[in-house]
Amino acid sequence: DRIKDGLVDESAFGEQAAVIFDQVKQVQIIACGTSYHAGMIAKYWMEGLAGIPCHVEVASEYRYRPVVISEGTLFISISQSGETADTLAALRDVQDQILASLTICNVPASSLVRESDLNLMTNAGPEIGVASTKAFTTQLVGLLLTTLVLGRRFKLSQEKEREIVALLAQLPGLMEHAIKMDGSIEEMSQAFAEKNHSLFLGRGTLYPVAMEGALKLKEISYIHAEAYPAGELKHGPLALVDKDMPVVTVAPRNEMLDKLKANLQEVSARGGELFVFAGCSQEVQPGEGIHVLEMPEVPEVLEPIVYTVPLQLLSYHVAVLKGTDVDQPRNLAKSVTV
Ligand code: F1P
Repeated sequence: DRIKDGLVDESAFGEQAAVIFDQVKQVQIIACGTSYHAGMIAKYWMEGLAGIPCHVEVASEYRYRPVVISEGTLFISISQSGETADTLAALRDVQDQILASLTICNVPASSLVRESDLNLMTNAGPEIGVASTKAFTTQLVGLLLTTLVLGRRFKLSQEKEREIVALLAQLPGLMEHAIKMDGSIEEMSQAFAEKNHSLFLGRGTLYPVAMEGALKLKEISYIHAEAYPAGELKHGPLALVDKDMPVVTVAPRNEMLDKLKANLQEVSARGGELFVFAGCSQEVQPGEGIHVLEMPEVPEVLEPIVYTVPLQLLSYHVAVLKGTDVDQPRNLAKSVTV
């Protein structure tokens, strides 16, 4: 229902959407936890696809530092619950300095939705567990639609918008395909359950996906997990890699993997186990310590959405093996309201 004549229907954002969007000069995204990772991905889309200047920051920092807000700023808050205290405080603090606010949220009757000028509901349905999962992938779809409607006012052509909207129709099938990888991911999870540390790597929009994969593993299986942009591996974290530090790489396309190859060899030479999620047309040779998990071919713009699923499944299976409570992790609350 967000699509009309092959383009995004901007009235889905609220009555004032068109008037507000016409005045946007840049975007400031604010969120916490998983929602922040969605915001990081949106920055790649906003700037990369549409040429919209975009800043993104965790609300828990933004609200506590002096900020400079430029004219024409659309303030986007992302939140599963719509009640996260830091995100709400950040919005309230800047209300009178911004052009307008837009909230991307799963709960229509929430404080953030009530206090925002515009809203886009994710319609993900209730989330049972504390750790956000379907909220994240639906936030990404919402952020992609937001990029398209704003992008029209920047450098995104109508033709490109139509092309991306058409690609979105492939998403349900691709997500189902990714879910079907469950068996091989369950097998893979055994390499993590006995370990205390792990590393996640990705480039571009797949870097925040790696961060989200690491966060999920921390949240529900209590394994220390760090995410790095793939190119940073050689600038420090490579020193950590040994047989006790499994490494997960999300690298859908060849050009990403080509650059990583020397580092991959380094990882396996140290006895480290490497798990590569790669598109099925990729030439990655499984070898000593290198496991390849074949993903469906995914259009580049949809990669962060589809590649999130196997990482969520991985943390689920590791948690099950470790016997931790997948839905109610220790010390965490579904909604952080203080
Ligand atoms: C933000 C968040 C979630 C996390 C946990 C605690 O919540 O960090 O991402 O999974 O539930 O809160 P929200 O603002 O997206 O509701």
